[in-house]
Amino acid sequence: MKQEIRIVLVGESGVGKSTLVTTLIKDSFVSQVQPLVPEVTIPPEATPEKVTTHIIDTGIILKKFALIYFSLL
Ligand SMILES: Nc1nc2c(ncn2[C@@H]2O[C@H](COP(=O)(O)OP(=O)(O)O)[C@@H](O)[C@H]2O)c(=O)[nH]1
Ligand SMILES: [Mg+2]
Repeated sequence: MKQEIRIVLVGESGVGKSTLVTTLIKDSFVSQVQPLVPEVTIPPEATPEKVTTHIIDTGIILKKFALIYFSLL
């Protein structure tokens, strides 16, 4: 059985990735969020399956690296 889960949010800019993470933490919709939310770690006791869960937001910096990576292929 997995001891840790890592969820990486990827998608076009403006689709609501950072809002999704912030809404989860605050338990309500936040209209003004920072462009890149720091990694969130949910302890096992706070999850239904008792597994440490990491949520990783991504943004323009990762996208730039991806573009460089794919342009080198
Ligand atoms: N109406 C509505 N707006 C949303 C929703 N989720 C995000 N937004 C808005 O969409 C915009 C982009 O959200 P953001 O989380 O920054 O997107 P990201 O670039 O994917 O991280 C912001 O103005 C948010 O307030 C949603 O479920 N409903
Ligand atoms: Mg964002």
